[in-house]
Amino acid sequence: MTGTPPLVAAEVLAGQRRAVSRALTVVERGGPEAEALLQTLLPHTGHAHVVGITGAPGVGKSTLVDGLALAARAQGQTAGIIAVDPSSPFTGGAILGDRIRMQDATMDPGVFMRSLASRGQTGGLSRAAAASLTVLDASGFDWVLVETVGAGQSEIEIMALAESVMVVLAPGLGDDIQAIKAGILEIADLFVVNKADRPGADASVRELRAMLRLAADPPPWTPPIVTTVAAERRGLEQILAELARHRAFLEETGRRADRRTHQVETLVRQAVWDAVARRLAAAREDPGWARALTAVAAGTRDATGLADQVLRGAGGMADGIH
Ligand SMILES: Nc1nc2c(ncn2[C@@H]2O[C@H](COP(=O)(O)OP(=O)(O)O)[C@@H](O)[C@H]2O)c(=O)[nH]1
Ligand SMILES: [Mg+2]
Repeated sequence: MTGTPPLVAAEVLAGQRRAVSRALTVVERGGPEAEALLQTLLPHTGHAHVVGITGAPGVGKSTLVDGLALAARAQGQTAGIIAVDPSSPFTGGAILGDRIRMQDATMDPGVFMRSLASRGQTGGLSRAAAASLTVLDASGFDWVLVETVGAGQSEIEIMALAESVMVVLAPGLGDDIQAIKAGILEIADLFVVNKADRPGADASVRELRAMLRLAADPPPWTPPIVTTVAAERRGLEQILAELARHRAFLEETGRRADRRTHQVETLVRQAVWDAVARRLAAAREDPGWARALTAVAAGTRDATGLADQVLRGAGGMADGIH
């Protein structure tokens, strides 16, 4: 069992590792305890630079995230990592990525790593991600790095929670440039062409440049393109520098506050869904529920009225039905 929310919250705010870990378990589960904890933590967020990292499987995201965490550490900063992998309930990332983590990152109290897996409910993953990055931010990490696989709806939602979105490509994974046309181009703040030790990296950069030039209006922020060899930890400082430049841009243009509002909205939206789900579950337990449904079927009650009654949570579902 976890402690009471205020106790956990105090320890989380102090950055205590075990408390952070417990808090993540609480918020991933959702429900009233999670909401109370998040409420306590939320005013203490806003310090971390939250970076979303996305791209096709195998491009080197996990290797990059590990390297970025270590590069941040070398600069005296701390990093929390959330790996979102719907396909894998136990680990995020490839074996090598996890091995690097085991050897380097997790031995260091300045780096914290957590995997999130889908629990199959709609929005569950983005809610858990929003809550998890709130915990890591509140606990004082300088960077929060969120790695997601692919570009499904929940991945796009999760990326919308990040201040800076990094889209990773690698030469030779031919569908990349095509794949990023589907919604990803718009959300990218930074492109990384990884595996620059392989042939074709220059061509990928050229294709990206051409694509960015095609954008109808010149955007206020043109995503820079950084080439890296994550496996050799080359180019990682440049990524950190570009991310810092992007944060300064967000700060100066007021966009940072907008993103924070969006993040809070995601938490509120999910609290609403949770509350609705609880009311519906309670209504279905009501002894009059079956009779209320029969009345709707017979046309003596309308469905909208019954729905309103469910949302009010007043019970007595069959009251007034004869
Ligand atoms: N040649 C080369 N291989 C790399 C590089 N970065 C990562 N890899 C390898 O690519 C594979 C997939 O890496 P991973 O980080 O798990 O990719 P992810 O699926 O995007 O998270 C692993 O075998 C890595 O060792 C790189 O810069 N060059
Ligand atoms: Mg990975």
